[in-house]
Amino acid sequence: MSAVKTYKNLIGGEWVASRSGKTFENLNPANTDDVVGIFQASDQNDVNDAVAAAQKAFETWRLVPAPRRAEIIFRAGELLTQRKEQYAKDMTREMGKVLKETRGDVQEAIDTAYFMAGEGRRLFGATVPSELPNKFAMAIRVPLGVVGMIAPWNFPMAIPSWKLFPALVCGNTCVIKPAEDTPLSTFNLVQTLIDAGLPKGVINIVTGFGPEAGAPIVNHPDVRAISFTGSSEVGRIVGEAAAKSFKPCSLEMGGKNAIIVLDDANISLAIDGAVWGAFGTTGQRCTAASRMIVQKGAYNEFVDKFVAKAKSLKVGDGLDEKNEMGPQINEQQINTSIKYVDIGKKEGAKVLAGGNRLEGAHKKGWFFEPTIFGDGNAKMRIAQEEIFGPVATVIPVSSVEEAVEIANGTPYGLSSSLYTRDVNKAFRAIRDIYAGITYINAPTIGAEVHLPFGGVKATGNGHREGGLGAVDFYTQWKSVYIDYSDKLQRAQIDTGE
Ligand code: UN1
Repeated sequence: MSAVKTYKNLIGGEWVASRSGKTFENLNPANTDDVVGIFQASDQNDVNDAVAAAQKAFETWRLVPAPRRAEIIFRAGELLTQRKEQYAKDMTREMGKVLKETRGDVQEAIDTAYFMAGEGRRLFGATVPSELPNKFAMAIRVPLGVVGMIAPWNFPMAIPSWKLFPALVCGNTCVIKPAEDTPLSTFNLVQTLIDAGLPKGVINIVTGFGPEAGAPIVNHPDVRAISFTGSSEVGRIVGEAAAKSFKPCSLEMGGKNAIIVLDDANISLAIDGAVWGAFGTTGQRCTAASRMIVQKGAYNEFVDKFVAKAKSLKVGDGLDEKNEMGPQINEQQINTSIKYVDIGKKEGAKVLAGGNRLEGAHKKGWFFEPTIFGDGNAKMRIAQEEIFGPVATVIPVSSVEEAVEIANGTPYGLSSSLYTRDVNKAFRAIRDIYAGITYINAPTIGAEVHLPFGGVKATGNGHREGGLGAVDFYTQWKSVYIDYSDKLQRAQIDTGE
């Protein structure tokens, strides 16, 4: 095995060690003997350096015409396409999800690059008539300045791309802290941007842990906005800290997403969706389907087939193409799955599939069986709290109305799904489900990058990533009035009456 590589922070275009000299290891979750890389354990001093570099770079980057900035993002999209396979392999090695999915993760960054590159020639504002003669009025989008970004480990390239690409096209400079479990994919993404021609200091990477490296970004007075993706628990801390300095703060957090299956649904289609929704990414998506709300007439058939499919899933190292589900990300996540299986049993739900950590050939990694609870009810903790692992609960219901009420009855509101052949029921559910995303006859995962992504209640604080939601977050409005009358015209007073 070759020597383990050490990765440094990127500050002002230079690769530098943390000032404290501290580092941490990035482990392969499928085999913890495999150290993917050594990364810098940064703190306040490193963050100060990174913010200063970003602020300096902002002076010139903001003046680069948006179409030129966008060309760099476009070239990054082209380079990512060429490097997709290698970056997918790196990602599977550090994050665990199977190659098909990490290719999808890189693809999501490519899609975001092309979409946002187009925005460089739009970034539409508004021109409107003035109420006064010989006066011109418009609202234009201007960048914010230095933006701080804190990214999660489950989509280690896609989610940083959702944050970086729109922020850059809009003219901001960035300080990003990738998740400590998956920093390599952010390095790959940023290396691509450098190779595409991004000037020094426009992006800065500071690796490390939340309290030491994340909090100083959020609290820094020169950081103008924060974009965070992670748990609702940490999001609350980030949001409260950002509020103290009135920073705009986009929080993208947890989910307890439901798939509703009605009696008239195509059941085999619903099963395929349920398996993909619950066990894709080992259940570690904020959009994962962790509740199956199934109408009684379809319940037995659904449960039998869902359980059979879950039991047949091949679990193992994601680098081996025959495997269908990879490991969990770390010890803490697998312990959470173990804990919730125990809670579910005590609450009276029945384990119909899985329920255990995999040992034997799997023991060097954090592998957990695809797990299904049957006879769940909406009030159980396993049906209320986000587990972020391959654990799903099936809940029987009598009607679509009851199903929608249960789907809405958690603290979260990210994604939702309904399987039916009845168009009337589909449209009513779209109207009545309180969530940021609703799928009909498709599972809760699979958002496309040009539509707004985000949710309500404990899932988010009103902002959206993806689509034009991102442009809204990474720009601010400036209203501009140009008076060419050559005299004082008082708005609301010189009305000509
Ligand atoms: C996440 O789970 O944090 O729709 C993001 C999806 C993916 C993005 C998921 N495109 O599941």
